[in-house]
Amino acid sequence: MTNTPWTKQEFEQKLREKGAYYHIHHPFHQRMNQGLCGVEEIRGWVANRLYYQMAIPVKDAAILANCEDQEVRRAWIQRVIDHDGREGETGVGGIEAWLRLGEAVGLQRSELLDETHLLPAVKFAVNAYVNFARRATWQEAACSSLTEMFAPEIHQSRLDTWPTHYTWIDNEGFTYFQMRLSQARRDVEHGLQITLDHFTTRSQQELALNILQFKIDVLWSIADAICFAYEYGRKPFDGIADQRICHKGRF
Ligand code: AHQ
Repeated sequence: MTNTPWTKQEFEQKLREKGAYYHIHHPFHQRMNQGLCGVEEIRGWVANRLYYQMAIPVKDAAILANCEDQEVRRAWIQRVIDHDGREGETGVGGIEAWLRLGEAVGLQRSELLDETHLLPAVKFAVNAYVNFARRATWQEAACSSLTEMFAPEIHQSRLDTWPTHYTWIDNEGFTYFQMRLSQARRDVEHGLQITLDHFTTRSQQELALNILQFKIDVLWSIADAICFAYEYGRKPFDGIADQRICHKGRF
C-alpha cells in the first residue's frame, strides 16, 4: 500500500476509468438506446428522472451555501441558473425543458410535478445525493458532480437514437439533451479543476474516487428502480393496497 500521490494526469485517468461503471452501461439504458423500451417505460423514466433534475439546483445551492470562495461561487451559480432558468435569459431552464420532454412523451405537467409516478427508491437515491452535498465539503460535492465527465456521451446517444426508435415522441422534447452537451462539458472543466487541485495526498485522491463511485451508485440505483418497476412490471405495493397515498414532500 503506497502513500505516494498520483500525478494530476494519473489522478484524472483514475477518475475517468470510473466511466466503466457509468449508467450508460445499465441494461435499461442499453435497451432504451436500442429502441426496445415501450411507451410506459419511457414515460416512467422521464417522470422519475424529473425528480433528479429538480434536485440538481437544490444540490448546487447547497454547494454554494458551503463554499466560501467567491470566485468558485461566481462560476458555480450558473449551474442553478441552467436548471431553474432566469427572467430575460434566452431559452428555457433545464427543468422547464425536462417538463416539455414529459409532455412530448405524453405525460401531463400535473402528474409530473405532483410526483404521481415517483418511485420510493428513486427518491431515496436522489435525496442521498442532495443530503451528501449538504453535509460534505463543497470540494467533495464538486467532485461528486464529475459523473458528468461521461454525460455528453449519454445525451448524444439519446439524440442519435430516440428520433428513429421513438417516432411517437415530438423532437421538440429533445431540447434538454441538446442543452446538456455544452453545459456538461463546461461544468466538468470547472469540477475537474477543483478536484485535481484540492485532492492532493494519496488518501485524499482515493477518497475522491470513492465519492465518485458513490454518485455512480446513485445513478445506477435510479436506473435499477426504474427498470424493476417499468421493465419487469414490479411497481411498489402492486396488488397490496388499492392506492398508495403519498403526500408530496422532500424529507
Ligand atoms: O441532466 C443532468 C445534469 O444536469 C447533471 C448535473 C450533474 C451533477 O451536478 O451531478 N450530473 C448531471 C447529470 C444529468 N443527466 C444525467 C443523464 O443520464 O441524463 C447524467 C447526470 C450525471 O452524469 O451526473
